[in-house]
Amino acid sequence: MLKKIENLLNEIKSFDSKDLNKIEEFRIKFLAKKGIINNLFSDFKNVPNEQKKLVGQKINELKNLAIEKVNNLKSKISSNNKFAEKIDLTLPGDSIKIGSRHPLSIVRNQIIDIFNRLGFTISEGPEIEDDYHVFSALNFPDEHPARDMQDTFFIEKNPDVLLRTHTSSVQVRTMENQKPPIRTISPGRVFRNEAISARAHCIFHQIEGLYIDKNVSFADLKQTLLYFAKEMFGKNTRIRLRPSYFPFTEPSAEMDISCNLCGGKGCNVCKYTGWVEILGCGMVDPNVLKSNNIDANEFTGFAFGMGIERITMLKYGIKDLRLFFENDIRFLEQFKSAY
Ligand code: 2U9
Repeated sequence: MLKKIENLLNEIKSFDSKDLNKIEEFRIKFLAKKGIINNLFSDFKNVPNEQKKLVGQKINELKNLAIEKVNNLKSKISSNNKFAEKIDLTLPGDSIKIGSRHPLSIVRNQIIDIFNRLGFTISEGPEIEDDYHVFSALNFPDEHPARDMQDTFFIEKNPDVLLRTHTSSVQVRTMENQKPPIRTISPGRVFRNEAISARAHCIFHQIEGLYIDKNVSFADLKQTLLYFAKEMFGKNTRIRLRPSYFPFTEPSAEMDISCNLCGGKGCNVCKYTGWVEILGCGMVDPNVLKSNNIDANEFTGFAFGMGIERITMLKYGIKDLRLFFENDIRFLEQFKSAY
């Protein structure tokens, strides 16, 4: 009997498992009502009297060792699962915040969509540019103030490495790679050395358009922009063109739309004029065509440019341009769109 108990003691000592089912099997084998230890106690009556004391001590030792083993193995598992025990699986889950498209992206996509329907393709180009593509190829005279450090960001004081101030540079690159007819729009970020305020920012977004072909006229420009204004701001929108000046277009104009907030009656958005300015435009200056190796006697073209921030502010009645750059979810989630 003592030999049997000694073997069982060794078996208990060497038992190890991380599996709760295996530990329960072990407990049943040794400690259940009909388990090994209770059976030993039942056989105890047959042990000769002179051995009873020692055998009794050994069976008790066996029993305590088995209980201790089961408890130790179980507590090891539960300390590994500390977090699992603390999680209340009946609690509702954390809701995942769903983002929404930025209002500038919504309006950019809508503008792209409108001009796509008129057959304009999209062209993109670098934000870091050289003097030629931003100024010289666009008929900016050498002394033009836009070339000044005050207005343009130059990189590493090198006058030939600068951040584009308009996306016209992309269209210069299009003209380098493509022969007319060209009908393209270029959306993108532009950079101007300006103080940040409710109405201006040093980074903003533009879409510029360029159409070069035989017999392109100012009437084509006006009709294209009327279509755009009606699609963007509603069927009843009217437009008017006022003479203006840009180095790259001649003649040039600024375009107003009838105020979409007061319907033209007069309000503080249109400063009681009934009109709000939305873009600049004109016929591509023959000098620009020539710089880009396009025969100005054979081809004519129109061009236009608009700030996406300005269009978005007018469309949604947003008063402060800085809201576009703060990424405050309470502002952004108000704009839901198919675009
Ligand atoms: C080429 C030739 C001419 C693009 C044009 C404007 C008029 C214009 C401003 C509106 C507000 C920029 O964002 S803004 O500050 N743009 O007024 N842009 S015509 O003319 C071009 C473009 C490319 C080759």
